[in-house]
Amino acid sequence: MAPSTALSNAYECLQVTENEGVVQLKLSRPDRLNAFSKTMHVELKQALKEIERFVGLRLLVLTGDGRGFCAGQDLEERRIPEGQPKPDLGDSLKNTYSPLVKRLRKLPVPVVAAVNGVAAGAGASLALACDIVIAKRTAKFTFPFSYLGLIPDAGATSTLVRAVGQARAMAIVMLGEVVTGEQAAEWGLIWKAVDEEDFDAEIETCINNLTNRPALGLELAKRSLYRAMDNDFESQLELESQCQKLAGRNPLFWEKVQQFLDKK
Ligand code: T3D
Repeated sequence: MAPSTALSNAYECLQVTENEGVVQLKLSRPDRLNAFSKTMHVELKQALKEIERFVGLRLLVLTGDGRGFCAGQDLEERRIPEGQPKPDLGDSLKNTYSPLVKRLRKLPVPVVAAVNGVAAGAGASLALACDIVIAKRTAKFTFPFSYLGLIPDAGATSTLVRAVGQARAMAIVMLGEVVTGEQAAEWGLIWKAVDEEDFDAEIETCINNLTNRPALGLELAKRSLYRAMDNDFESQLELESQCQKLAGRNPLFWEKVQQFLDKK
């Protein structure tokens, strides 16, 4: 698709804003704690396609409208009238949740989740699929899948185990206990949990820091760190050398070195 210089904000369930390459994508169904509806999935796909093509994209921030981040699948849409066929949940993942989190992983810029409130089910999975997660200390991460007889989705079986290890991941999933923002940060499930009054400033600082770093370095670091989960050590060394070759061709690296040498 051709590069674009404009982003649409004509959505029913999303609010998209942009400032100097920093795009904020706000899930917006506050009366349902921003649960994923069919429409929201369609709109997310459209918005992310546009964001991928957006010229000068530096950063994507995902957050929620109102008091919640995202309550996962809209269960009202799983109220199926008697006699009607039930949806295939495998297809639901293949067609909506999996492509969504893949898009975030592939985006060549940092994706920050600003978890402003409860993140439940696929909403929690969505947050964990982002590169950096900052939450309010009081935000809740809940994985209610076991109550429903489901398994975690949108990548959470992978992100949970890798972040907190097998023992905690098993208990979080099987017991379905709520994990507060504070606990999540202590366990390394997320980057940081901050007091409510410091939340906006913390997100702003994170945005400023990231936009002040050379974009190519961040892109290559993101790619390398995700590959590290699957690569053996030798392959990872090879990847590092390939990526550093590209990073070293960036004039910004040489400028930064000169600035250091000049003690600026
Ligand atoms: O189906 C597939 O495609 C498979 C994929 C599944 C992925 C999943 O995400 S499965 C998990 C689905 N999500 C949940 O099970 C979470 C359900 N919600 C809750 O447990 C609670 O609402 C929360 C813990 C998230 C928040 O609790 P609380 O007390 O802060 O708020 P509340 O009063 O429960 O919710 C506020 C409103 O949002 C309420 O509506 P009302 O009464 O004001 O009209 C509630 O019904 C609505 N809401 C919350 N979550 C959902 C929802 N409506 C539809 N779907 C929801 N997931």
